[in-house]
Amino acid sequence: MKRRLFLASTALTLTGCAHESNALNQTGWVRKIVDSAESFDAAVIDDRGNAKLYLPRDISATFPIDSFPTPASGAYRMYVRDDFASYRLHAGGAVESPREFSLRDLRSLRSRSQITRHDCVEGWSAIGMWRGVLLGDLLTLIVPSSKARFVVFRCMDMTFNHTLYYESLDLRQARHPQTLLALDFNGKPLRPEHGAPVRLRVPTQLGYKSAKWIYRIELVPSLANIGSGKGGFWEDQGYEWFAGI
Ligand SMILES: Nc1nc2c(c(=O)[nH]1)N[C@H]1C(S)=C(S)[C@@H](COP(=O)(O)O)O[C@H]1N2
Ligand SMILES: [Mo]
Repeated sequence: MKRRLFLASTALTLTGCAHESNALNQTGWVRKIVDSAESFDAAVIDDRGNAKLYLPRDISATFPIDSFPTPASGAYRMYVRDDFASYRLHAGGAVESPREFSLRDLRSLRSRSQITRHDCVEGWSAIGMWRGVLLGDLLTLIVPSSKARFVVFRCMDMTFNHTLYYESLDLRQARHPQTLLALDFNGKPLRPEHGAPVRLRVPTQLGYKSAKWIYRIELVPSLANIGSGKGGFWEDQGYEWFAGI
C-alpha cells in the first residue's frame, strides 16, 4: 500500500497541472507510461478494440503476485485441500437461468488460450498465457434478463476495508472475445496465489479489473448498490471504473 500511495503521489508530481490534480487519475497516468514504453512496439489495442497477442517466447520468466493476500478462510483452505472439487461458481442475479458451475463443468465448456500482457497501475507489466472459458459463453448459458447491464464479480479475498474484493464490467466488456474466466496460467491450473480456481482476465483493461478468486458472478441493472457504488473495490477508493489501456 505504501508503494501504491508513493506512486499516486509521484503521478501527481509528474502531471502537476491543476486540471490533473486528481492523484487517483490512474488510467491516464498509466496510459502515459504504457504509451512511452510502447512507442517502439505495435499498438497495444488494435483498431478493432483487441489487445495485442504475444508469442510463447514473449512469456515473462516471472510473473508478480500483486493483490490482497490469498484467501485465508476455512472454506478456501478446504477448496485447496480437495483440489477445488467442492468449489462452485454461482452465477445469478438478473438472469433467466441462474446456475452453479463446478470446476469440472467449467472445464467441459469450450476454452480459449491467449498470450497477453497484464498492466498494473503500480507500474509493472508482465506477459502470460491464460486459458479459460469466454465469459460471453457463460453469459449465454445463464441468459441475462433485459434489465441486466453490468456483471459483478465477487471474490474470496479480504481487502483492508474488511470487505471481500469485488469488480464489475459492462455487458459489452464482458462479452469481449478476449475476456476470459481463466482456469490455467502458463499451461498449468492457476495456482492459489494467482487466483485459483477461477479468475477474470481482461487484457483490454488495467490489472485491477482482472478479479482473482471469483466465487460469484452477478448480473445487475445498476452499480448503485455494489460497495460504495463505483463498481469495484479500487474504484470505490478513487480509481476509474473504465480502465481501458
Ligand atoms: N480478488 C482480487 N483480484 C485482484 C486483486 C485483488 O487484490 N483481489 N488485485 C488486482 C490487481 S491490482 C492486479 S495487478 C492483479 C494481480 O494479479 P496477479 O497477482 O495474478 O499478478 O489482480 C487483480 N485482481
Ligand atoms: Mo494492479
